[in-house]
Amino acid sequence: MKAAVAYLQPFMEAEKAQGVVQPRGRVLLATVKGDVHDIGKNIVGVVLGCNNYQVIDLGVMVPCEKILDTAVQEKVDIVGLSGLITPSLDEMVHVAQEMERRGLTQPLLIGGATTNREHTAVKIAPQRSDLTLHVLDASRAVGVVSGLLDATQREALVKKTSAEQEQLREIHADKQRRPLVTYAAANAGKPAIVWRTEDVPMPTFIGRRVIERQPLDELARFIDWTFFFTAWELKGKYPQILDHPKYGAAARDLFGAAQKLLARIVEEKSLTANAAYGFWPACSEDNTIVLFADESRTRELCRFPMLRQQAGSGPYYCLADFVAPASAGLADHVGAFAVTAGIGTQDLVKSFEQARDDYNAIMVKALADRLAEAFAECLHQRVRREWGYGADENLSNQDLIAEKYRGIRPATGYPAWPDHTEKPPLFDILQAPEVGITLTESSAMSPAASVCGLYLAHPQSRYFDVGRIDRGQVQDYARRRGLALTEMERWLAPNLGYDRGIERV
Ligand code: B12
Repeated sequence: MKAAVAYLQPFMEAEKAQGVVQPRGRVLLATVKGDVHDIGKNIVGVVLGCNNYQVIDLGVMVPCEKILDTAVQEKVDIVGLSGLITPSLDEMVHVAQEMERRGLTQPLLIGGATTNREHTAVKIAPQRSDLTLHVLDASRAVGVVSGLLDATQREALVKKTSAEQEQLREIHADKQRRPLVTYAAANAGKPAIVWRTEDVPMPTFIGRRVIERQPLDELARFIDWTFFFTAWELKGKYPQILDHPKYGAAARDLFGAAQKLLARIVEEKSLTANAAYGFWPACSEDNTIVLFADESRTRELCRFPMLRQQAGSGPYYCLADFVAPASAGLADHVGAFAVTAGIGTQDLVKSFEQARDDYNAIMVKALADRLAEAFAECLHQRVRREWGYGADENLSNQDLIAEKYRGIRPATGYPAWPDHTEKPPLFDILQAPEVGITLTESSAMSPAASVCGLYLAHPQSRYFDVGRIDRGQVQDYARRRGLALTEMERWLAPNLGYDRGIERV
């Protein structure tokens, strides 16, 4: 579609010059400061462009000032923000505050994987007198934008949205009132872990190792294709989606195009996949995982404070539960990793963009993301072997996707480990920048197609959602992290089971 539009462009320009065709409106799109993801935003941009909206796309990591200056200079009708990780939510609040301060009255659209209707209603919309609206996906973007640019429809949309947002704020307030157990009670109600020598294996090496230029064809067989289709809004499990009565034909087309581009990337080695990983002696100290430099366990390397669940009836899980306390008398270890498959993405994307081939430009990123996740899976398998307990494992890719193996690899930012501020210490021990992975001010990883986390081996280790926590725990956590309470509350905002008051201005 975009290629067809590109072909028609000169004719459309000529018609525009004669006043025959005008764009239906101007929409500014940007991924906020500190965030690097743009697949979703780019899909929205293409969809709007194909519907004759003029899209001014400022790219990723865009500071608030640039967004608002451009909105003024270009006289845009709508401002759209995107973000993938939770720190971006706070930045969106800031943009909303600044729009109000500078008197920008355009509707503000909020999108991206980390955003939702509730957060938009509770935290972002109240910052402005004008409309702020969450848009779930690209398929809804045209309807919303066209509605907003039509005076009568707009009035109805504003009314409907404010009523909905009021309701969402009430639902949120109700949720916040739901009782949590005290932090002390949660600590007392932790799961019972049985500490046996045979469950605490010895890794084959201690310290950090790197993998450079991991062959991409080896990674390709670890790909979980289901999420590839999700990225393109084809929702369904792979491989069944290929035979879906409604989406099957589109899914097969898409899959064919992906295979073709993947084969080219593998053949031309146009993306590079690197990793840093390692094993370290470790123990748990209450809710903190402590890593040591060597087996003498005399020099501490770093600490990863963890959060404990406080909602529900227990047991109340914390990742530190799965690492042996010193009192167990066992020499436990943890693994850590950072992988990327995104080195080279930008050049490849640029070459497609220059050819006005947005489809393949987005496809490159979607494939790089798949390869990054596949690398995390592949490296985890290798780690289980190097740790000994996975030596006899014989699992298919479907079994790996279903996590039918022992142990977990919690990633920073995922529900069991929601604190993104844990990435800098993780990157220090892994020296991740040496393999080409760096962090932004919001702790997003660059290149975008990167994953990092810990490996925990205990057979009882499992994923869970930390969920809502109380101020008592946040205070204790801030102390353990060495950060001020307000700073900690900002990073942990989605987990706060209480209102922290006015956000930054
Ligand atoms: C696939 C995936 C990845 C992929 C790629 C992500 C990507 N490029 O989008 C990889 C494996 C690289 C990845 C990595 C990470 N991820 Co991830 N990931 C996901 C997952 C499973 C799907 C996201 C996705 O691709 N969706 C498809 C795309 C197309 O959708 P989208 O971006 O949301 O865009 C659509 C809409 O949101 C909307 N939209 C988007 N922008 C805009 C803008 C406007 C104006 C409008 C109108 C609409 C709009 O339209 C788009 C098209 O329909 C989500 C969970 C989930 N189910 O959402 C977690 C998730 C996004 N990841 C998460 C996290 C934490 C991470 C990591 C930090 C983990 C880690 N420690 O390694 C890293 C961060 C990477 C980095 N560079 O910093 C969290 C983020 C929340 C948080 N706690 O911060 C999530 C929500 C999982 C979770 N439940 O905790 N991830």
